[in-house]
Amino acid sequence: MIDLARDAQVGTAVYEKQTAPFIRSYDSDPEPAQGAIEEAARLINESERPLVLAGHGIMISGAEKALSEVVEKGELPVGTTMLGLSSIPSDHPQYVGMLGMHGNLGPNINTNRADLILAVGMRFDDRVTGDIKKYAPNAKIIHIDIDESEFDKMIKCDLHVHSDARKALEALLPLLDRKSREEWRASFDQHRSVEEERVMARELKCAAPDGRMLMGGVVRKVCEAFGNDAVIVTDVGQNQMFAVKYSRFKSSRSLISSGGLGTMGFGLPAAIGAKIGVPDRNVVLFCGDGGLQMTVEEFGMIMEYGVDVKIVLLNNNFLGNVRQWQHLFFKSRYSSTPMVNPNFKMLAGAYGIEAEDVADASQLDDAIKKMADHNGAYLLNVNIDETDMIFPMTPGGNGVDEILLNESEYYKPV
Ligand SMILES: Cc1ncc(C[n+]2csc(CCOP(=O)(O)OP(=O)(O)O)c2C)c(N)n1
Ligand SMILES: [Mg+2]
Repeated sequence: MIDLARDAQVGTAVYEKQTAPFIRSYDSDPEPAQGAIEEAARLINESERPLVLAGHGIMISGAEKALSEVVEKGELPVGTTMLGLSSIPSDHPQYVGMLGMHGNLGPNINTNRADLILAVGMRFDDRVTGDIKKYAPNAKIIHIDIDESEFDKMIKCDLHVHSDARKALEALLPLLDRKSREEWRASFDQHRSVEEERVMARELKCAAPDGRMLMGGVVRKVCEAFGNDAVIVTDVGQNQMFAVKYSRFKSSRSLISSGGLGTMGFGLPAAIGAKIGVPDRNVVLFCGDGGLQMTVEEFGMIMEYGVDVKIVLLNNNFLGNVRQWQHLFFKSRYSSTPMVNPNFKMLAGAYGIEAEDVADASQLDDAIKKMADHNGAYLLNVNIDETDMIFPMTPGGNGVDEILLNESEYYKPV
């Protein structure tokens, strides 16, 4: 935020143009050093168990095509950070899932089994690395980034390539060998099957025994109703983790979410901005009952400008993410997390926004269809089981491969 003092806004002064002698920033367009690219190619070509970590820098630099070509040519499994999601299609054969605390089993387990890590346009955030002392002990690590200050900041790397992601990947492509690493790639499939069976199957059934719903299943159904090609916007909390884990992405730049310091209340204004930015795409916001109320006054913006955003309120009547931590790590002492919520349908109605309450799983499919067919803003208030928790989970302080499958069981990969 830039705050201009009032006297600076109304006073007058004589303007004299001056050029800033120095801006403390990074070189915005460095050329990748050829020696570093050749060394990176050599390390990748030699490796038996490589893993590419793709971050937001892929999309910022327009490196989506280069990334696909690199991972296809080298047969390199690629996982993404949360903000790197949608930089490669979810059904790309080399895509192995999301990294980090609530990421997928495959890329997290195999981070610590890899002999080479190629990190591109990402910054080894603590949500991605877990305990840095236990991070990737068997791997040579190559870090491609435009911001030199990220090098060796969290994780000591063996090779730095100072460049934007697109230039570096384009330079790397012709130097890569085609090499099939079937056993290594199959190991990701094994972890994926365990996750599908042990964690995702229940979520995707969507219904808790009492008819309330589970977030993962709701997210998947909503995404399908929009052909898995809507711009997905999230707020912060369990709704966010379920939204990013259960969405499927076809095209780039399809996820907007508050990473780093996740800020509740981000979702609604971000969704409005997204729709104004790409009016031809469907924009779907997944948010929680806590976060929605932090910026709910933006309903007024929707009303004033007639913005067509679909708001899916994953309403568990709790600050669910904090509840999950209180449940797992503080003996279920739910302090300040139960919510006394307003009537969201009436609240939306007051702003002229169509809305529907979905109380029971049996109503969900019809309600989603009605929302998808509706021309204009819509709020779907979905009755979520508050005991629903997001797994797998690497609790803080654990190594990235020390992962809970549910509240009491650690994953023991073969
Ligand atoms: C502005 C702000 N305050 C507090 C937090 C800490 N925090 C993270 S998730 C969460 C709970 C979110 O509850 P809700 O919006 O209902 O989403 P749910 O987790 O239930 O899906 C809180 C309090 C935060 N990230 N941002
Ligand atoms: Mg909630």
